[in-house]
Amino acid sequence: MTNITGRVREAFRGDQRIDPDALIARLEAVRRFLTAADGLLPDADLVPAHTLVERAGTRLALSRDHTVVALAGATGSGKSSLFNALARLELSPVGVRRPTTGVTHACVWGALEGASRLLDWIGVLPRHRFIRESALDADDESALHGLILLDLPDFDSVQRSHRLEVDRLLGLVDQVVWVVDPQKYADRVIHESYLREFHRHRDVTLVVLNQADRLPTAELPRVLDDLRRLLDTDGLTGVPLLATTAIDPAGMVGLRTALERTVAERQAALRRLAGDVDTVVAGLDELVGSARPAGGPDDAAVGVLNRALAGVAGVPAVTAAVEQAYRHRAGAVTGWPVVRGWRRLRPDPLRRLHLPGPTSDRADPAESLVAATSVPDPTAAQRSALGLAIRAVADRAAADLPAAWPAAVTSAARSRLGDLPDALDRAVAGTDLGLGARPLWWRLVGGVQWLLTLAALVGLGWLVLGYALRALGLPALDNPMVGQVPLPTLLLLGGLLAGLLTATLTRPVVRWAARMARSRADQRLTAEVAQVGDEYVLAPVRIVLGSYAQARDALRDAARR
Ligand SMILES: Nc1nc2c(ncn2[C@@H]2O[C@H](COP(=O)(O)OP(=O)(O)OP(=O)(O)O)[C@@H](O)[C@H]2O)c(=O)[nH]1
Ligand SMILES: [Mg+2]
Repeated sequence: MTNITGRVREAFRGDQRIDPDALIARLEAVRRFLTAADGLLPDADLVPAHTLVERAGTRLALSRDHTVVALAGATGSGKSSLFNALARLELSPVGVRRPTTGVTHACVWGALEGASRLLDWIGVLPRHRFIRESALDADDESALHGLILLDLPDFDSVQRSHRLEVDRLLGLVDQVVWVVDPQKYADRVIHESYLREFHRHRDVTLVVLNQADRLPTAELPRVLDDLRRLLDTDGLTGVPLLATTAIDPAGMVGLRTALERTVAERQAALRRLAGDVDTVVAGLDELVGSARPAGGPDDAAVGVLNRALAGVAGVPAVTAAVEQAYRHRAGAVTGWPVVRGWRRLRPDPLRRLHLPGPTSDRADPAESLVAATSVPDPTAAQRSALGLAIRAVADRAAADLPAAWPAAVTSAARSRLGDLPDALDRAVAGTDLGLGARPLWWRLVGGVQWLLTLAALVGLGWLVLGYALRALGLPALDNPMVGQVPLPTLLLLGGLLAGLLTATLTRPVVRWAARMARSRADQRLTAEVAQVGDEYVLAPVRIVLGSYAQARDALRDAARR
């Protein structure tokens, strides 16, 4: 899987200006990502993005005219000394006992008013805030107006609270000046735990080698070279590296100039947040990857799902009953009237399943909402086939998605499993099985049967009347002859035989038509059941796939510098 944010990782931005609107658009894209991914991906994976959106929104809303710069470093490196030297006042105690600074001190260049809310948010106590503005040196200091300088506790402290405070503040400030000294500049903690972590923030990173006066002049370039090499290894190629001497104003010129430039540009806050977006996007990259979102569950898997749903819904039992019911009902209309009555004694096969009987064309929809059919319960095998089919739909739909998503797709596919049996039952109960109106040909054949029966009855009546008259010695009836056979006998026997013959000839046609009725019912039921599958299984899957597509697009937008 290629890395969609690779472009950002590789680029070295140097002094690139950040357009506030573009940054806001990127943050908005991260917010969109969160909206799409919330509830679908593990919460823990989304924490950095949530934090970023919240922090960035607050930082940008508070003040864009101030630049918050933190002095960070190991104990004794001279952070407080640099802080005081820049402020030209003894604001933060410098001590012999290590560590000295336990709480963050702040110095504001310019009016405190605008900066107060920023410092409230950053969490510097009012008693540790100082203002660097006096009428006397206003001109000297005006280049730093808008600077909020923080003197942090040491990050390698024996005091755990110091380290927590430093970690918290490093997440909030706009720019970090890392202060190292000739003795400890190569310490692993500094590089591995801090500087390396800041490689995406190198355009708001500045490194100073303080206490330069403690090195022999000839030694300084060698130490700086060595430090530069270490910074390159940390991924901080190109960051400004300066030598400072806190106890000598001449040794502060470089740092002061660098800070003046930072303050004048008003870019640090934006660059820091842009670096934060890069970090968050890179962290989320694996959750989205470059996989194209699938269009939807694939047809083959859906076919298997629909068959499994049909099995669970009892479609085969219903269609078999439809075939039997067709024969039953057709027989009742077209059969030989002499034995037809027997059929009526047998119950209608569809009625047994509590499905629409011979009189109602279709179950009343209102009734079907509550009516439960008596279709046999699914077997364990049918249930497990459905479980497997749902899993397969989810697996196929999520096949190309990065590792975090298949679980979300599977749980979406199964999310309405509990509602499925009732929904399937309602769908079966509400399906028009196509056995409503009696076909015309049944009625025609039925009419013929009745005519033939009538003829037989007329013949019978005639014969019975003839015998009766003879028995009573009354004048006999005229028996017209048809060929050699008397008409009444012909009517009786012919009617009976023709009725039997019609019933016999009709039977295979009924059987064929019953099979047709079965396959028609099968199609209708399968379509209804597929509709349920679409609503209860596929729709939730499509929603997750849609969310994935949105999350992926949003992250691409967020990655675009
Ligand atoms: N010679 C020399 N000494 C310095 C310089 N900067 C600081 N010092 C001394 O180094 C010691 C430590 O300085 P601090 O400013 O307290 O160091 P820190 O980084 O604030 O230390 P913590 O508050 O414990 O984290 C003090 O004795 C300073 O006087 C410098 O540039 N040159
Ligand atoms: Mg200190």
